[in-house]
Amino acid sequence: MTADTLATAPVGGPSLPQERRLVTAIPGPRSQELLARKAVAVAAGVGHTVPVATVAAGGGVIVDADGNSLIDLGSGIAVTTVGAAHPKVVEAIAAQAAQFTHTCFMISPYDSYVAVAEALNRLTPGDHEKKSALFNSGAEAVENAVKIARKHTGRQAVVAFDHAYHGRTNLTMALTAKAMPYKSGFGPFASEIYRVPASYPLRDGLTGPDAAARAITLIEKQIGADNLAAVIIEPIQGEGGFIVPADGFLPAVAEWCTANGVVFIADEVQSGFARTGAMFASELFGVVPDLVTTAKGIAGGMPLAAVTGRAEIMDASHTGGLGGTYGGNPVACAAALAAIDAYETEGLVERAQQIGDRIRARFTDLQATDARIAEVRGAGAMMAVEFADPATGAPDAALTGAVAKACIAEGVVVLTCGTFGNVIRFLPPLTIGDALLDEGLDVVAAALAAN
Ligand code: PLZ
Repeated sequence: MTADTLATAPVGGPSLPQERRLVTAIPGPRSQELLARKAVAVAAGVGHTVPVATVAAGGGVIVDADGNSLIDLGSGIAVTTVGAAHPKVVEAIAAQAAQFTHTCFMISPYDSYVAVAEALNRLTPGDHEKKSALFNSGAEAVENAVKIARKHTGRQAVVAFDHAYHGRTNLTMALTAKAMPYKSGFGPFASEIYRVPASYPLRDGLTGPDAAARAITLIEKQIGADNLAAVIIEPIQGEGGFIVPADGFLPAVAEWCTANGVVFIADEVQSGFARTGAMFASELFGVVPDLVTTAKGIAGGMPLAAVTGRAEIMDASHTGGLGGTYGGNPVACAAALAAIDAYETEGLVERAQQIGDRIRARFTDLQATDARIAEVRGAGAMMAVEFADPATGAPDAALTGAVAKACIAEGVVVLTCGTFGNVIRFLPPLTIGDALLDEGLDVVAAALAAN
């Protein structure tokens, strides 16, 4: 795509026409041109889900270089929760960029980093004294949460769960469960990482307390609490399939951690910031984590991440032990303050709940006549549908892939997930309107009927 294409592209944000509009096949000629250049210039390992050249986005749509307008039910993987060009975020970015783009917070500190830390300390679950540190990506936040927990406890082992996703760096690959595409051939992985079963009600049939007891027994017998620095878990597992644990699972695991001096880390990178109809998903389960990792929705699309938690744990590191050149970049922090303002003043937590109710109702209805829908689950605007063979319960990845592909061809961006690749997830921007959301769901329903 040339500068010309961008010059003639519409400005993004909520003023973009909120409509699904297909003027070419997907991909159209201009998108094909970009994808051909991508194939030559970009490493093959970097894939893409939607074959378009994006030129603008906002509200609930993504516009491509050919003039197609797609309904966005993915938010760039739960990032543009306030929209892809929220006016307050855009303004804050421009203003901060004109002041200064970087000093390195470790060299000469600035206000916005501290203000983001203050906001995180206030917003994350629990009213104990908290501190925060800022980083660039979800994986980097997870890495640092583990560093902090190890330093605080003087122990090394870390427990992660089946179906977990925590990132693609070396330590976080070790924490992530799924081999393909995340880990295969990329080892050796970091040591002292142990995996135990999670709670997956549809597939394990266990109550929350039973699933917790199963995990805790394994931890005690195979690792030993005295060796364990941290347990890390996504309150609702994201990439692994939007798996909502059975009631009582998370509180039992968290209580066991507290009783054994183990740091309980909630990875809220995907589930945080209003996404689930609560500011943080931990709240839905009545759990107060020792440390919380955040990223994605935190800064309206800018790269920013954080670890927030109990002051005495966060302060475990010697001065200078935590940091990085770009962590808490001022432009990203300005965007975060604007996004947080939007979450708090624009009713977005409630909006996530309404969106979730609409999606749940729609697929629960469909489930009555389509037995391939094994489960409709999620919370707020983090919803998913799991597909399986009605007779055997076997995961149906082929159907899932076909439906997602058909939706994209019809101008609706949906993402899949799941250890078995048999889950379609819905993560619309909270700025999407009901009519557009319903139209998107109509397209998914039609694609399901046709496959
Ligand atoms: N923890 C819970 O969901 C990122 C992965 C996309 P980064 N999930 C999207 C992909 O295929 O790479 C994620 C997450 C949870 C950590 C991360 C990692 O966040 O910002 O991608 O590093």
